[in-house]
Amino acid sequence: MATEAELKAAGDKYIPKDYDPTLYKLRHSLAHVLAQAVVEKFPQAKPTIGPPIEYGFYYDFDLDVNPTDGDLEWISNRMKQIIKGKYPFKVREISADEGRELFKDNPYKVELIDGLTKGKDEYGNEAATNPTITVYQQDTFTDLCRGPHVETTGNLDGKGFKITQVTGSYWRGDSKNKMLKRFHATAWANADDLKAHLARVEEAAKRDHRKIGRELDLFSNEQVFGAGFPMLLPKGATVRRLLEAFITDYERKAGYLHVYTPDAAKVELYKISGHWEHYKDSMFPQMDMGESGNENEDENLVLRPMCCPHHIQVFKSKPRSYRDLPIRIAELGKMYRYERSGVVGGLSRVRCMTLNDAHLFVRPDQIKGEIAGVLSLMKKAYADLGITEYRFRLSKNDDPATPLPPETKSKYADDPEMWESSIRILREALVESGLPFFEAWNEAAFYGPKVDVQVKDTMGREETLSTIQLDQHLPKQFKLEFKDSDDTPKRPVMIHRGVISTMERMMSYLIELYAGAFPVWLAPVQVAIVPIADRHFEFAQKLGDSLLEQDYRVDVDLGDKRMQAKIRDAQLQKVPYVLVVGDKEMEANAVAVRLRSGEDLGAKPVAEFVAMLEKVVRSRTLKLVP
Ligand code: TSB
Ligand code: ZN
Repeated sequence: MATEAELKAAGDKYIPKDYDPTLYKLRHSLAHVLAQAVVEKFPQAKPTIGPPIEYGFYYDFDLDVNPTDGDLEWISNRMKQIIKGKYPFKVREISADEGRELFKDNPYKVELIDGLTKGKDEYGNEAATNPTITVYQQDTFTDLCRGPHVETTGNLDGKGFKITQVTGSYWRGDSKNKMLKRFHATAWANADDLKAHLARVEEAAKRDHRKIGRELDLFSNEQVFGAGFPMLLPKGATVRRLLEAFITDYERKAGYLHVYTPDAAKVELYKISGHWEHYKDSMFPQMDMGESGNENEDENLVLRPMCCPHHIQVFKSKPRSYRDLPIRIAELGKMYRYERSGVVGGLSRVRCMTLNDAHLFVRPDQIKGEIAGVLSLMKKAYADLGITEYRFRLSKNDDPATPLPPETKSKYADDPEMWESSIRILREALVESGLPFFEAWNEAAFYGPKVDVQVKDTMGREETLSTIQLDQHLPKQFKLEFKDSDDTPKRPVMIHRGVISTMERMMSYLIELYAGAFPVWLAPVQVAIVPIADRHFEFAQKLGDSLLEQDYRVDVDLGDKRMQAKIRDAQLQKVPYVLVVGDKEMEANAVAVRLRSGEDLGAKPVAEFVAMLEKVVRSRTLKLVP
């Protein structure tokens, strides 16, 4: 019999690192309670696996009926009773043969036990080939499980969970296998946490950039292109152009030199850089040169997954001296990554992306100053974009506390000294900048550690926007040199950085941050002009032309809808200003100004409105009235 501590250690090993261990246990235990209720409702149901996941858990059953809403309510009520019963979760160690006997009516569990004895856990991961297995029992229900669990069902909260839906899912995720019924539930420590979560889900659904992207005609994902290849429609393209102009302008003033380099190259280039060795699975097309039948190796071309090797060619295009450094090569670089189809969606994770990229070639004594420069550029950009909540992560390579299984190759360049010194320099730079930060293993680039700027989406999920990466590896791979003051050749250090991330990810973030109501300087349409009657069309059109001439983005609505409907349309499109023009306005060369919030500013002379608009746009304020 294993001790409590041993069981916990065994269980903890499998707990994904971002999960809250208390919630994990609670969700894991609730999954068993759900399974008990489901088999009581449907005695023919065969439980398979039911892991805790982010926000809750699911449980898959082999079950040939479609549960109705009434069934789900019954199951949910029954779960509450089981919780009230305060049944202890009793753990037992049994041999594999006992297990096969215990679960003889459930071929799925038997298959899992067979796998366990062959060194595979139920998710197909490596596990000890331990012939003894653990089962947990509460009340009448026993499940094959490695734990850990709460002590009794009384530790769960009957008001803290909700069965959200039942969907189909193949056994082991393989479409050759039988389709099972997956019961999804969200589960929390108490009713308040559940309520807060459901409110977040509702808010996130409203702000979902895919939904807003459709409603505001910003972008679309067409099946013919395939997953991860969205296209920007005219309005989305306008936002992107504005973002690009804004960031390149800041960069130009900060001494960056912008280039255009090809977004494909001979595979040889990525063999030198190490992308082919460390990043091949994310590159396409995936080639196998030997068997490709392609005799001319020069013709093996791949799409670039990163711009670094290309900017290195810019650095190498002529001899460099210590006085030339730092050299900051920037590009709105298009790159292609073979992201798994399951993780791409909308604009936040795509397979073809354009990064606000730059590579800084610096002398060792310039590293910290350049990092400080990037941080200050980032602060300026975030202030303009209205991004206020973020945290810094020092992203490191393999965790020394969890050695890689034998025969497994590290994702990272094999150069312990380089890692140690690069991590130290980045840590010092962060400390010196006075920024609070946290550290994480297994989040680095293959060539070096990073400072990642982490933001949360509406659902509280973290993703990286800006990144600053210290690289002493690629300079070595490409034998980069500059001539030092004493005429000897020295090796520069590279800093890779993205300030506003990829245009795609930044757009998805901003769409959700503003629920589509972009700050005026970024809005695809800034002003909608609504003439009251046909006789005001000409005035409206002239006003529109004049604003367009002054570089504003205008929509003149000459459609045949009624005025109120046109105003509503513009407000639904989140157009910051709606200008209504009728007899009075025509006479006085004025406009009646309505804001997208519905607020009515009343009539203003055209010149006064334009002056206000100019001020708002130039200052990039988030307000509509300065
Ligand atoms: C900064 N070579 C460096 C570059 O010089 C690089 O490519 N770094 S990266 O791999 O971390 O990517 C930079 C940023 O691109 C990430 O921080 C993230 O914000 C964004 N990004 C990465 N993958 C995707 C993707 N699939 N879709 C959208 N944006 C992405
Ligand atoms: Zn790079």
